[in-house]
Amino acid sequence: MRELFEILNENIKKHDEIIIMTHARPDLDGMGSALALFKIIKLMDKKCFIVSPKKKLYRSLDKAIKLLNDNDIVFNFKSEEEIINGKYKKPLLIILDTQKPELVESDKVLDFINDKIVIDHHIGSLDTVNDTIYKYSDANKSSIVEVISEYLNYLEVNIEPLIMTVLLAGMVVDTSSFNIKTTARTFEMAAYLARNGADFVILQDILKEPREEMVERYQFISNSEEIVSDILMCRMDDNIHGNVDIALLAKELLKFEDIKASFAIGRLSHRIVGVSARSMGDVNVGEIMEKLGGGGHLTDAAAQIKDKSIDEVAEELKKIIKRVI
Ligand SMILES: [Mn+2]
Repeated sequence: MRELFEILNENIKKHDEIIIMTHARPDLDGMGSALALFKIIKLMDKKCFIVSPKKKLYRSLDKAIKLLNDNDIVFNFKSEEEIINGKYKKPLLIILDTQKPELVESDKVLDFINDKIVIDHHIGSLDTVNDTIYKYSDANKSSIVEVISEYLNYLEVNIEPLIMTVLLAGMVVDTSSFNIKTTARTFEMAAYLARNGADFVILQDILKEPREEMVERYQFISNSEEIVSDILMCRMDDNIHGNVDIALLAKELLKFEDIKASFAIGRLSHRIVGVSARSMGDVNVGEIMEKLGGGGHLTDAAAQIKDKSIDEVAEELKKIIKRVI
C-alpha cells in the first residue's frame, strides 16, 4: 500500500486539478472515502472536485452529507458537464470503490480525463478501467475506507472528526458490522478512526432506518424459502429497489441459525433484475453468480439479469443451486 500512497502523493502534486469519482448510486464506503480524500487533497493545497451523483442518494449517505454541511464541512461537487467544460490544465482522475467502466458515476468523465488512478477492493474482471497511471485492487481489504484510513495514517494528517465518523460508518456497512471481509488490520483502522474522533452515537444515527423500511424487509424475509438444506432465497416485490437494499436482504438472511448461504432477488430497473448472494464460506456464491452471468467473491457476489421476471430468475437460480450443491 506504501507504493499506492507514494504514487498518490506524487501525482496529486504533479496535477493541477484532482477529480474524485466513485461508482454510480454511491454508498457510504465509496462516497465517504471520496469526502475524506477531498479533505486530504485540500490540505495539499490543490483544486479538487467530486463528481456529483446523478441519482438520488441513499438515505444514510444523504444524512451523512447533510450532517457534515450543517457543521460547515463542505465539499466541491461538480456535474459531469461542468467537469467536461472545465478547461482544466492538468487533471487527474481518482476512481474509488470500483474498477469497472460500466459502474462509474460518469463514463464521459472517464473518457475525458487521461491520467487515472484506480483504488478498488472488488475482484478484478476482464472489463476493467485500463490505461491507468496506477491501479490498486486488493480484494482482501474490507472497504475503501480502510485504504483511505491507512492513507490518513501514513500522511499523519488530521481531518474533521465528523468525517472520521462517516468513514467508520462506511466500514461498518461494507463489513456488515465487522462480520465479513474483516481482518485484524480492519479493526486497527477502526481503532484509528475512533482515536481520531469517530463518534459511535452519531454513527448509529447515520445508519438508523425508518420503521417502514425495516418492516418491509422483514415481510420479504418472512416469505423466504429454503431451496436446499441451509440455503435461503428471498424475492422482493416487483417495485424498483436499489442494489444496496437487495444486498441488505441477503445479509439479513445469513444471520439466521444454520444458514450457510443466502440469495435475494429484486428489481433494479424496468429491464434489470438483481441478485445478491452471501455465504459463510462453505458455499461459493461467486461461482453460483457466475452461472447467472454475474460474479464476485466466495462469500459475497451478485448478478444482474436483463429482460427476465423476478420469478424466472428465481427458478433459474434454484436450478443452479440444486445442481451445484
Ligand atoms: Mn466498498
